[in-house]
Amino acid sequence: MEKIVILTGAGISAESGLGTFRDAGGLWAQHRIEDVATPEGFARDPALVQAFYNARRAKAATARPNAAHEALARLQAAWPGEVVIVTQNVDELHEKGGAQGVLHMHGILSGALCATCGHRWPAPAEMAAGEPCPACHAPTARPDIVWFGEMPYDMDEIFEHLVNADLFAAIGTSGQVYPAAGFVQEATAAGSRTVELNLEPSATVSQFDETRFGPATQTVPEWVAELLAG
Ligand code: BV8
Repeated sequence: MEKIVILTGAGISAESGLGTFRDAGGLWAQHRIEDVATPEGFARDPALVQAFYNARRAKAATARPNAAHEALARLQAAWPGEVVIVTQNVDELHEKGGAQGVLHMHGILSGALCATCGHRWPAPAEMAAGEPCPACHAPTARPDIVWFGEMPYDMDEIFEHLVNADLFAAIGTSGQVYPAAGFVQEATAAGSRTVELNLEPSATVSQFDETRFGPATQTVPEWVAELLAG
């Protein structure tokens, strides 16, 4: 039966009240990427970076999944073939909406990582500059987030899914950040059909067989209903 691989971005969580990155007034408008989402930025001003992620962790902790997250969980549960969700998002609204086995290629806000020994543990609500690692006690705890210039997580597994996809969908992503923005090419090269669901054309819209425009809470449930209606 058909294998479906879905890539999601900040747009799927927009209607849950979590900011996107590049929309007007988005997260990056308030901060320079180099200052808050790079290892260099963290080394330069760890207090600023920890504060940036503390604020997002607090917002994500109380955010609720929306109809789009819930529709993808329904698809996973009802579809006869495999449905794999890969997300660039660091919130866990897919899981709160009932999805299973979500691959967080850019990490998660609820995770902490030691830059010295690689130990991972559940992040406290607030992390400070010089936060000690519970394992090696070095003052190098950081959010378990993939920053620019760092290798995203689960890439081997993700490429394995892409080469076996029969249908690839990108939902709520601007197609500006690699390697995620290149997934549509990998899927197409492997013979997959491709569809983009977005509020407006992404940077990679021309690479998709089909595009559906509108808010995710409308386009995703409609798309899922059509798929399940056969
Ligand atoms: C790597 C974690 C190599 C942080 C993030 C030049 C050319 C090409 C590539 C590069 C280049 N220079 C550098 C690079 C590589 C770089 C990159 O791609 N840069 C870009 C800016 C050019 N990539 C990297 O550095 C990656 N790593 O390449 O490693 C390597 C190789 C070997 C060994 C070591 C290393 C790492 C990238 C990961 C960075 N971390 N996030 C955090 O979250 O704080 S990326 C960040 O942007 C977010 O994670 C987010 O997921 C991601 C993409 O943004 P989107 O999700 O697409 O969100 P955006 O706001 O952009 O768009 C929202 C979309 O939703 C819009 O389309 C909008 O229309 C739509 N929307 C809005 N509302 C709705 C909606 N849709 C539907 N309904 C709605 N209601």
